[in-house]
Amino acid sequence: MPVKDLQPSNIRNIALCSPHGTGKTSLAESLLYRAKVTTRHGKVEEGTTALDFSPEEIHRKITVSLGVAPLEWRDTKVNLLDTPGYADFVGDLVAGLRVADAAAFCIKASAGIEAGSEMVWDRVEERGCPVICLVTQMEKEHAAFAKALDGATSRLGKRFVPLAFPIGEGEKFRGLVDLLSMKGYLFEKDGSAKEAPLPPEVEADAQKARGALVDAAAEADDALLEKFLGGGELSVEEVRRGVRSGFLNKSFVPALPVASYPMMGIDHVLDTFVWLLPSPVDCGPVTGVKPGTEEKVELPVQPHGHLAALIFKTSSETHAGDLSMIRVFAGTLVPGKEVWNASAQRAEKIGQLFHVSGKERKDAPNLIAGDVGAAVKLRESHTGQTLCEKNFPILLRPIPFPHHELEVAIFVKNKADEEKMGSGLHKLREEDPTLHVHVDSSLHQTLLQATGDLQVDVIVEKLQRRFGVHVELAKPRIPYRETIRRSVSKQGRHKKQTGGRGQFGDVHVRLEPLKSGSGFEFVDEIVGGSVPRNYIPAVEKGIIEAMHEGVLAGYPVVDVRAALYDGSYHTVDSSEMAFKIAGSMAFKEGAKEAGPILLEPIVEVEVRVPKDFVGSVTGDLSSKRGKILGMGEEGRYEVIRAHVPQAELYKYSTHLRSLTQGRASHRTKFSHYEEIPREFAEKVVTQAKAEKEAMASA
Ligand SMILES: Nc1nc2c(ncn2[C@@H]2O[C@H](COP(=O)(O)OP(=O)(O)OP(=O)(O)O)[C@@H](O)[C@H]2O)c(=O)[nH]1
Ligand SMILES: [Mg+2]
Repeated sequence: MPVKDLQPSNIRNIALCSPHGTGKTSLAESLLYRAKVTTRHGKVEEGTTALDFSPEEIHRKITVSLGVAPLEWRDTKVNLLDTPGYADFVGDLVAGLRVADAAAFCIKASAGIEAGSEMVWDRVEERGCPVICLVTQMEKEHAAFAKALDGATSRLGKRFVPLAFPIGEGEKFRGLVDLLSMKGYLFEKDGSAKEAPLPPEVEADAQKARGALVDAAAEADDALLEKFLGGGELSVEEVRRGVRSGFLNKSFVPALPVASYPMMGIDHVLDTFVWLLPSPVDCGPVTGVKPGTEEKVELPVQPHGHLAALIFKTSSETHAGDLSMIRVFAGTLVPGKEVWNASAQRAEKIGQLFHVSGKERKDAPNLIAGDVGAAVKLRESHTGQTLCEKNFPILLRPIPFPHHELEVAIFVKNKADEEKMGSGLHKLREEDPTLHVHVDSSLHQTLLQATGDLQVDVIVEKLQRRFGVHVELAKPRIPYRETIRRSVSKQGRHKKQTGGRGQFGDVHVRLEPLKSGSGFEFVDEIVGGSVPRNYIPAVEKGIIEAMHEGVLAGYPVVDVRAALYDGSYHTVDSSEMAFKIAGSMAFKEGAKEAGPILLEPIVEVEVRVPKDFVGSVTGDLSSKRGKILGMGEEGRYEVIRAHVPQAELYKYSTHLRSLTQGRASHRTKFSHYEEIPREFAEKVVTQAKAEKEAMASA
């Protein structure tokens, strides 16, 4: 039953966030089933959940793409945003958090804080919204509620405080104590719970947990603190008020136990969402800037005001075809109306609107302030852009998509599919803004920049399933360069006499090494017209062309000065072409004698790593021929900067994850070129020769 007369104040937008396998999708499934959005209780294991529906998700049993599903509970519309837990899909975690008003951070009861938890937590903290903690899979062996929360408190540096205390753990999990009212509840099969006396064995623990909750509540509210310190007893409503302020101020993280599969603690989660989470109105006015300026613009969160909406996802996976998923922050989005895309500075007509639930969609008459829904894919607008009114422009904060960490070369198995791959990648990039495609013409490769291996796997699979293109991956070629170490003078003489008009060009060129990064310099030192003026540019051109393919391994030559200091010509047979060839010959012959060397690109790497892993990361960087440049502290992290040869960094993100239990991240940028050590240079030369021969025989 849809909430009658939906207002922003009865909407809750919550992003479920945690590392892979904690049970977010399973929890969403149980909440949807309990709220009667679905009629069957699906399982991730069986590929039957409402939110993991794409083939890539079903066979991997993981969430790949942010899923949205609304439910209604006690006259409140709760929009669940189920984010992926794998770091490879962090773009969708960030997008989900951007449009949520609160986060549910899940911790597996048997494992506590796991590999990957801190990365997710950092994103949640960056977003800065209030966080509730759900301790999941409480019915499983080794579940330990209090231990999981203590671990979270010490590892994440934030106080995790129970709102309810479990009655039994593991296979004995059967109920909970609501710490506000100190009433006990035993679970029923359908997700509800019945009031029951507190079992004596939990009484002491529950009392202690209540003490911590009351402390936290009192600290969050001055009036309550005064009463509490004065020895007064706080009422249930007062504690609730204090808990809510502490939660909204982010002074602590309230926590609940739950088990999704057996439907235990489900009503408690839903009830808590309704009373505890902020409505869009509670989040205060919507803020943005006037496009092109830094001038702040504010809009009230109400349906009858100016429009401000953010496109947070583009999806083609639903039954519904291509959709632009939108969060409306202010005003109302109405089908058939023209809106203004303030990010792209162009008008956009809104077509049909929908409420989306997993892969299903239902027509929506409109989308009001605070709500989340979708429009038929907008033609001119993309993920991260703001929709508003032309006469009241506002630019909302964009989605802070992360930098890519991985680069692979991608190519088609069948040459005829080249164009299909291009358009398929274009579409997938529209759906996943963390993906970048870059055609490197000098390396003759299409490079895919992404967040991780798993994401690339999924892309390869989607290209095949949706666009019928078989692709293969390869290591990106390294853009080696060549240069010279010694000065050398060389003559280039081109003479051909084949009857009729001949060809004649003769030059003397001095090649000199230049400082790294200088590129190429041509100097005209001709005096007395030994080479006529009009042929000199042709000599330069010939040298530049010859420099495209160095004499060692065919890589471009850099950091060379070529001085043309002498030559001779023939009044009839000389031509631009003949001088160009002579210039090129002088370079090729000269370079061989000028101590040619191979250069490799050196990259500046910045690794953000928890302090415990600093030693293993720096050791590993050194083993990759890296030089540590420096280190600096950033909260719980250490940031290590190093220069490392690009050739050593293929799939570094994957390696770094295994080295640090998924707790580090890195970014790279080109720094400079350096000479390759001899033993590596030989390999590069041999490989280049083999590639050349293979190409010639192909
Ligand atoms: N016994 C038990 N197992 C559960 C429960 N919830 C989830 N699981 C199991 O945990 C696995 C992971 O659950 P998901 O719901 O896919 O976890 P997730 O957090 O959505 O994972 P990602 O989408 O990859 O981030 C599933 O295969 C389930 O078998 C639960 O309440 N009880
Ligand atoms: Mg999931």
